[in-house]
Amino acid sequence: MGTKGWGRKGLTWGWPGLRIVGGVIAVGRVGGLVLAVALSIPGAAQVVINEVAWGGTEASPYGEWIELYNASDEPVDVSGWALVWEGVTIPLGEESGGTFVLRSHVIEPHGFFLLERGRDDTVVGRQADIIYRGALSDRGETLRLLNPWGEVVSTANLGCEGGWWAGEAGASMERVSPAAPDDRFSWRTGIPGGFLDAAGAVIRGSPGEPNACWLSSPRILMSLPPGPLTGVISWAWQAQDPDTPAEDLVVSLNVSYDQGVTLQPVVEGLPASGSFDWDTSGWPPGEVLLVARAEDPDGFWGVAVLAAELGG
Ligand SMILES: [Ca+2]
Ligand SMILES: [Ca+2]
Repeated sequence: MGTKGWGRKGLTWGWPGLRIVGGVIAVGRVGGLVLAVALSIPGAAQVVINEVAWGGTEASPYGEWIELYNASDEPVDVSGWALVWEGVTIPLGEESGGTFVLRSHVIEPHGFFLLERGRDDTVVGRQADIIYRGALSDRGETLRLLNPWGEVVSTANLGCEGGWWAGEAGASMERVSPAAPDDRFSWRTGIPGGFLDAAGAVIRGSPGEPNACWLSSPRILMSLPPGPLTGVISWAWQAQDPDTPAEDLVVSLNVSYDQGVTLQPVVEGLPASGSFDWDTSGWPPGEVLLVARAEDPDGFWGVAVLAAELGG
């Protein structure tokens, strides 16, 4: 797997049989175990919407910018592609419609592509690949990246009702991994990085660079017995982190009956790896999400998510 552009040691897992399924949560069965991982390997997805500064910069709420990332080992010519949301279409390969300055239409392997709204000094020190017209509402938008055949290649904020999965005024919304699905677990609010805005304030985000959350968030795998879960079951997990020792990670195991909106802890304060004998008999039966969550001392976190049926 290529890691160029990510600049940190690769994350590889010793668990066999792990499949990456279209960049979403990967599930495989190995020796009767079900494995799930939400943070997986770059290269699974191709070009993704990787960061959205919908809240602008400190300098201006209009100072919005958007970052694409090519997770593949090949250059991608985005001529004929478009980035769209309600009322806005930004052609990526031509100066028309929402695009009024086009400097590049090829994204290098493991390279970034930066779209700045209105002017090039939205992000100082990083030239925009495209300067575009079009506002992202603070009340939320669904962004779609379309290839020349109109197929949706990537989305951002799909399914978020009434706002955005992450980000705020002056801070971006960063995807935690190029391979992460577009859901409530996959986005983090940007932190101060190496670029300045038009007024000289530090941008909270990483325009044209690897996302801070990708460089610093724990990765976690988990395993559970297959089939409906009844009685006492063994819930195993394994977490690691690109820049934090494993002994400093804290893991919790959680159940959600509402698709992840709220998590009910089964057990908290666990070490980076281990297994827990969970007595499911005290939990209401039904379709649930099981969520293993690892957090580091800096507040970076990652999850593994698996849909399951509690048998009661
Ligand atoms: Ca970034
Ligand atoms: Ca970390």
